[in-house]
Amino acid sequence: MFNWNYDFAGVALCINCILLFFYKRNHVVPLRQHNYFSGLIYMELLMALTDILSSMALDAGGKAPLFVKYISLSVFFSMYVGCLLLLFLYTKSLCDYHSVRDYPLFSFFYLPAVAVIGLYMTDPLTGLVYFIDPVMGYTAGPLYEVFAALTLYYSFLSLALTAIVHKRMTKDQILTMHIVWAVVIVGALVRLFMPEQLMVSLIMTLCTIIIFINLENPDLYWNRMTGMFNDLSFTEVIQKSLYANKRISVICIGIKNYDEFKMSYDSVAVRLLRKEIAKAMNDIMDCQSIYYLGHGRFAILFIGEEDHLGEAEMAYDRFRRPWIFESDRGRTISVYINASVAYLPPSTNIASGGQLRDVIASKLMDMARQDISGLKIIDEKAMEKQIYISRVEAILDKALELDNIEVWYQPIYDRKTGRIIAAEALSRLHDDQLGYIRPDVFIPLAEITGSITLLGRRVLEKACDFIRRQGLEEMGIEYIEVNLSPAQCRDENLAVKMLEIIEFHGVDPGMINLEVTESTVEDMNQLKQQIRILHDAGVGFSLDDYGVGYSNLVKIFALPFSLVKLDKTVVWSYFNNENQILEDLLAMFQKNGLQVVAEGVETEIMAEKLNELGCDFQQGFWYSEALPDKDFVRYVRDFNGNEK
Ligand code: G
Ligand code: G
Ligand code: MN
Repeated sequence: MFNWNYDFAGVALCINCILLFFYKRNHVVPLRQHNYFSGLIYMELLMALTDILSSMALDAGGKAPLFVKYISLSVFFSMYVGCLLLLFLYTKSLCDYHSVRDYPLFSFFYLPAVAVIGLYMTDPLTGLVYFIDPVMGYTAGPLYEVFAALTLYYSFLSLALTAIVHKRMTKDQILTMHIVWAVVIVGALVRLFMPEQLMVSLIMTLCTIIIFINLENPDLYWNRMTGMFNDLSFTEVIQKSLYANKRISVICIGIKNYDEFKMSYDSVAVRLLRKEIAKAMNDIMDCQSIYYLGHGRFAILFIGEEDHLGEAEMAYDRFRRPWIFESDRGRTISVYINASVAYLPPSTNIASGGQLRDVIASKLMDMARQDISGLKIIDEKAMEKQIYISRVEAILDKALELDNIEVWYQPIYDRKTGRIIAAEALSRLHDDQLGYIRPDVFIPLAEITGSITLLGRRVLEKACDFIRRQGLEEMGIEYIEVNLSPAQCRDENLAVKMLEIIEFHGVDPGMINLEVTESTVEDMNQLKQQIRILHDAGVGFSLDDYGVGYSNLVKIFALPFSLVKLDKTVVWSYFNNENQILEDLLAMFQKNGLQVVAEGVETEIMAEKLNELGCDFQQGFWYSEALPDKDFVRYVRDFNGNEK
């Protein structure tokens, strides 16, 4: 006779009730793993219940009917087997079993579980696993250890599975499942040697808790702030659908003036607006899952063949009307939201969830930049563009690692002397397959990914090396212009680092002119200090691309710029007779002690006219494109030797 201990099973019962209550209240993304997980909780609940029930019946001896003992014991053991199977299915759903369908090892994984459950269910007739002896009570049969064998089988299967498809799992997932299966084995051993403790349902519950904390925690998928699923769940759902060869369509919404909106309203209003938008989308379509991808971007995901263009149109339509909601202070707020809506028709041509998220972000960003507030279809071209960008990103990373970025030099002509007296350093990225990749492609990318810091460093190093190696000063080159991107200026130690490089190469700081754009000037406070340190050390500053941004002239004149580079569009619009701004800009800057470079000088007529207007310097294809070191040196020698 056993002396049953009900404590552990009782605790397991309570914990599973709590888990069930809270897990079921949560919003769950449509991933199969969640179904397995909630199945697991139900089974553990039943397991704890039947464990207690059967032991009580056994305790009651002759007072409890025999069938109650048999049924509760058989159900208990079957639930244990069910838990093993669900845990295996859960592991499998994490690593997407589809790709290992071909392995015979995993083809018949249901069979052992089904067979053993059959064994338990028929046990009252066969007595193979256990039987209830009129004298001895609960007694082990010849196949009593079968549950332990089954435990070993499924833990081995899971281990093998994670080893084979570990690439599709995160480190967290692998670690969690390894721990879980180790705990399961311990549980089987405890049941084998101390059955009277009724511990196995609690030990199985520990597994659920471990999984809950690490993998099923709703906060991993659901953002309490936005009341929507987050981008992690977005990429994961897509990833799983792709593995299952399902088609995906997405409606994406981007609030165009989101940053401004955030600045003009308090955070409560922003939150309410997001909620309001999600609610409206829910009214328009039956979308179980709205994902908030951050920065005012929403995605509504559909899995299946059906087209949802109609809904996309309705979604866009909704943005023509104002959004009216009540603020926390009871005030009624009414705002118009400028939205870009993009729609991806049912597609399987997606490489990964992450890629689709990037496509959506860049499409919405492009639409915002080009001020398109209509509905756009995300077509093959957008996908290809993203693939190209991902490729460039990889090439850029590699080039930075191997220090393979090339720097070319575009000559700058001086009116006073009629010579080439400076050059702009422009980076070039070369790839064996793609050829030369343009900086307008990889510079913005480097800015987003953060590699611009290293890139800027490398360009400065190369330029300094060139100045020194070629003796540019002796050749009559007075300075080299080096572009400084806004992202670089956020580095507090920028000035120190740059001066280190200049010094290391033994270059006179006066030989370096840093070009910053107007958008950089906007981040004034950060920048001012850096500029001061560099300027004190002798480094010059030029304002780049003037005329295409939103300048605050007071701010500009407060900085120690010695040069202004008029953007080529300003220069071209003058020569296309669209306006006379060029003349006025020249006068204004020169009057305030700044010299002016005209960019985009492409013809002799332009060159002569600019000289006539008194423009200090010129840069453009009329003189030369950017050239590799040696070609640049030859060009300068030729040009300065015999006037053009
Ligand atoms: O001439 P080109 O197509 O190379 O230049 C395109 C743009 O890329 C220009 O606006 C130029 O300012 C930018 N650019 C080129 N090289 C660099 C660089 O090394 N750093 C930064 N920040 N911008 C660069
Ligand atoms: O840093 P900034 O944006 O000013 O870089 C100069 C850019 O202008 C580079 O992309 C360079 O290739 C380009 N560029 C320089 N001269 C000319 C020109 O005469 N015509 C055109 N179309 N582009 C030019
Ligand atoms: Mn420039």
